[in-house]
Amino acid sequence: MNNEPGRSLKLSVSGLKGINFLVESTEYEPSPNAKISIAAMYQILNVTLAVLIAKNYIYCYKSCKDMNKRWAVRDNADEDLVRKLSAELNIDTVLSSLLVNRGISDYEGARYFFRPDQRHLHDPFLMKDMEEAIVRIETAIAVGEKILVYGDYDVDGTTAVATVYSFFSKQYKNMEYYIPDRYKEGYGISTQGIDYAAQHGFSLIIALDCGIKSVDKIDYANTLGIDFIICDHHLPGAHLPAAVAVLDPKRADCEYPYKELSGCGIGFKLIQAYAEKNGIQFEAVAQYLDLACISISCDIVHITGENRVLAHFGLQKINTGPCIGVKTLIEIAGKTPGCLTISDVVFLIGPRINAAGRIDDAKHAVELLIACDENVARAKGLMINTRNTERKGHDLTITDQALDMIDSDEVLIGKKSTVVFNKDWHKGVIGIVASRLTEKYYRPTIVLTQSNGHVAGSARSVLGFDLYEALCECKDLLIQFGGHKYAAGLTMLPENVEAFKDRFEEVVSTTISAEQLIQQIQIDAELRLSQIEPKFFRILNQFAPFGPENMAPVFISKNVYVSGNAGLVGQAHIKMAVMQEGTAAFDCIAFNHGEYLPQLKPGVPFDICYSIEENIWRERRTIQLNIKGMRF
Ligand SMILES: [Mn+2]
Repeated sequence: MNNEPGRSLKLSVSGLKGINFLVESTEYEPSPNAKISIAAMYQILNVTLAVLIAKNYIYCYKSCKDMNKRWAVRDNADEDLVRKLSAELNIDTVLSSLLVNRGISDYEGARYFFRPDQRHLHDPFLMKDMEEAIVRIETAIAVGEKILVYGDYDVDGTTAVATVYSFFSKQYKNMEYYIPDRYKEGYGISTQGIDYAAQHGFSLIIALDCGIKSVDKIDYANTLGIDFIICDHHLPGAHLPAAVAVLDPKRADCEYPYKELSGCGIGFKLIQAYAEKNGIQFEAVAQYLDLACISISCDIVHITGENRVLAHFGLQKINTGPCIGVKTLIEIAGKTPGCLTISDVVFLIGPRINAAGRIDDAKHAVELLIACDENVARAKGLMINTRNTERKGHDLTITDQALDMIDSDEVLIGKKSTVVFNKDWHKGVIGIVASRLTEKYYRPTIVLTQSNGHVAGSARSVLGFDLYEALCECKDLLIQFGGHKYAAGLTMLPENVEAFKDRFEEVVSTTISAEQLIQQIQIDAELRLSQIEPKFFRILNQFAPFGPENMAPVFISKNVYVSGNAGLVGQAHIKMAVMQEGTAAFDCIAFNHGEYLPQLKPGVPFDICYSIEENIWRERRTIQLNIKGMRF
């Protein structure tokens, strides 16, 4: 677990102001992980403007007409604390307020935040049952038992299986992996999977990213003499399954210091523990950090604490030496490793891995991720890419059809919820379509299709509205439902669809607040444009990697003016420069704000909210404001 030599910290001696790395250079030299190429942004944003809301990726499909978003400025952080931290670190008070709002209030906390270190990874044996899990695996290997690595079909599950399977199969050959079929077997531990294990002589199953609620299935496996080690990060139910080991930091009796690991993250801790106990170098574990980072980015877990350390080094691995499978996927997506960010991982890698399970079989994703041969990886990668293209086709067609359905129905348009049904829609993409519809008509949304004689649906919510609670109110009309506040799945009988539409609308319209129906832009702080200096930008970049609970900061600047001419890029985006009185002009891009163009006149003041990015265009690097909203 040695820190790389070049990254060692220069700690300032007590009495010195600030952290050396923050003050030693005022040169404009942004960190490599924070580069955002405008070409990349265009590729993504021309079609879809993606915004992250709670646990969902919700897309702005085509041009987002409704720009009436609520600007929510965060409450001021404790002023004394902000000033104290600003002095201690010798940084702008706006930056120290961002830190305070992230729960960082002293020098040590700032050092931990700005300088992720592999030594910050927690001892895996702090996790309840880790000892039992490792002993069981050691026994299995010692006596030559067959081990089955079992995982979910999404990005988190497949990266977890790839990590654990690859690591152990390097020391032990009597292993296989198993991914349940999304449609035939569904989520979690399946009877079919256990039967497969029994028929093929497996006596130990390591389950990843699922299993915490599979009490009955584990009982069944026990009757067949099959032991389970469960590595899950979902909330446990009232009873834990009777497995040999249940690794899940969300267990009430687990004292592991960080609770937000991904499913793959738990798998990573498992191999870290095994390596530690068996004298295997940490490098053999660290080579899977790229997969851990992909799972963290795509499973939308918090990018705080240990996850941020894993994501930081994982991103470094992705950019400097990813595994063959990941490298192949990046190339197929038309990129080269080097300056990819978390959002690149989310938009380029995630959908491709997911497409395997949505359209075909998630095993192909695992085969790609564990590939040791470039040709095998290339073939698998191209195949998965084709599945992703098919997925996109379904996704766009169904979204178009659903939008038509809503737009042509005056009653439906006026409702507080969206429920649409078409028996021919592909079940693998209805969740994505629900997210897109939620963005267009910002309200709780359910997309339904026919499946195995039943009607199956995928539901998405808006910030603050508890979808799961709303479905509880409809449960007499449902066969099954499950999920959480922001996303859920459900099945019902075809004859109940109409009654369900009415009931769901009734529940939503009587419980949702007017505020919840307006999309909000969370603003971190007010900024004078003159504060955006190279040093400010350089430190701001070190807040990355960004993700839930550590989003890229959004600022508000009031009374800015257009400098020169504002122009349209593509059909809906504005490119311009803005200035405040007495400041230099800053380049801006405003995706999907084309309708504001007529109002952008010299001498007319307006307010903007934006994030600050680096624009690289023909080798030239400039600071660019990415405008999220304008107010006149
Ligand atoms: Mn997961």
